[in-house]
Amino acid sequence: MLNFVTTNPGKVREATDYLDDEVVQFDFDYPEIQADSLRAVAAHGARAAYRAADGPVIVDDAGLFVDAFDGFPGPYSSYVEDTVGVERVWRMTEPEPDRGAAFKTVIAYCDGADFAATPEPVDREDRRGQDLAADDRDAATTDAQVRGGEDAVPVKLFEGRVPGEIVAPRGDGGFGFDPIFEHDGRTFAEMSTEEKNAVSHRGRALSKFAAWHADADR
Ligand code: ITT
Repeated sequence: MLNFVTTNPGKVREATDYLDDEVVQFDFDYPEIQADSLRAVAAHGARAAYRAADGPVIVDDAGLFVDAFDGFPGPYSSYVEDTVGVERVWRMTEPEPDRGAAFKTVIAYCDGADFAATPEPVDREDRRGQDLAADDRDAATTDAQVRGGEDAVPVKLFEGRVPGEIVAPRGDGGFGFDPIFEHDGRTFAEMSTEEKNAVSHRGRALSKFAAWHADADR
C-alpha cells in the first residue's frame, strides 16, 4: 500500500491510474516550508509525512509557471488559486502577448529505506525553460534543503513538466488551473483523467516513479 499524501483528491484520481500498488489518500496537510523550489517543499513534506504515516509515502508538489510573469505563481500556485482565483489568473495574462506557461510537479517518495537518494542521482531530463529559473534560483540551497540534515531519511524525487498556454476557461473536468491550461488545442479540463495523464506533468512524473518503484534493484 502506498500513501499519497495530499488534501487534493484530484491528484489521487490521477495517481491510481498509473500505479500498481494500492494507492490511498493520506489526508495530511504537511507543513510546507517557505522555499522557492517545488523540490525542497516536496522533499520536506515527504519526510514529515513518512513520520506521520509510518509507511511508504509520496508527496506531490505542483505549480503553474506563467512565462509572462517569469514563472509566477510557480511554488505559490496554491496560495494564488485560493486568493486570486483561476479565472482572474487568466484575466491577468490576457493583455500579455506571450501566452506560454508550463505545469510542473515534483513527486517525492520516502519509505525510510536507505536507497540512493536525491539529489544524486536526480532525473533532470526535462529541466529546461524559464520555469526552472523560477523554480531553482539557487540550486545549491535547494539541494541542501532536499538532502535535509545529517540524519535525514532519504527521499527520491521525480519531476514532470508539460508546456501549454493560458486561455479563457473551458471544460468541466480536472481541478485547479485545468480550465485555463491548454495543451495541443484542448484544456486539461476538457480531457478525461486518462487523456490528461497521458500528457501531463503528473503523468510524466508518475511514470518515472512507477518504473523506478517496480525495479527490484533500486
Ligand atoms: P496538497 O498540497 O495537499 O497536495 P494542493 O492542491 O495544495 O494539495 P499543490 O500545492 O501541489 O497541491 O498545488 C498547487 C496548486 O496548483 C493548487 O492550487 C492546485 O489546485 C494546482 N494544481 C496542482 N496540480 C494541478 C493540475 O494537475 N491541474 C491543475 N491545477 C493543479
